[in-house]
Amino acid sequence: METTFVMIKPDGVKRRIVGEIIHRLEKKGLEIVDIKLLNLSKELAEEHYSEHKGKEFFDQLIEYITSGPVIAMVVKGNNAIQAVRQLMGNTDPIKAAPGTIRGDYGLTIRENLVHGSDSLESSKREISLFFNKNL
Ligand code: RTP
Ligand code: MG
Repeated sequence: METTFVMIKPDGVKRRIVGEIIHRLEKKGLEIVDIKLLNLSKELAEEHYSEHKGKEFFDQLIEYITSGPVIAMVVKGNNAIQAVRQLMGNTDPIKAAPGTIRGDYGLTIRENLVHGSDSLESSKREISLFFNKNL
């Protein structure tokens, strides 16, 4: 069993598609083992996306991700990291296949609805950052 960190971004919450996104995770067979709604502080947002510090889209990314509440989740299942990334689709919703969350609900690369850890290392880092627990 693998554990990953998933976040429904502010556009997903504002547009009332939290249920739809969670439904897709559950239909895939993944289990939600922890969940909370929170507003990211600038500090937490910058830490979460520290790999992108210095890139031209960084400031706008931080502004967007702190623009409203998000849903943070710990999600568990066989190959959970890859499974979630597959359900999310390409970072750019225009390139994401129909049937994926971003492909079905997004139009712009910044407002792409959902985040999922991209490796075992980042899943551990993100879960400890958001839930203060080490897995
Ligand atoms: P995430 O970290 O949010 O799960 O997304 P990702 O792995 O698919 O993509 P990543 O490269 O890590 O980018 C992080 C987030 O930054 C925003 N972004 N904007 N060119 C741009 O304006 C641009 N590129 C990326 C997106 O919100 C992306 O999800
Ligand atoms: Mg990423």
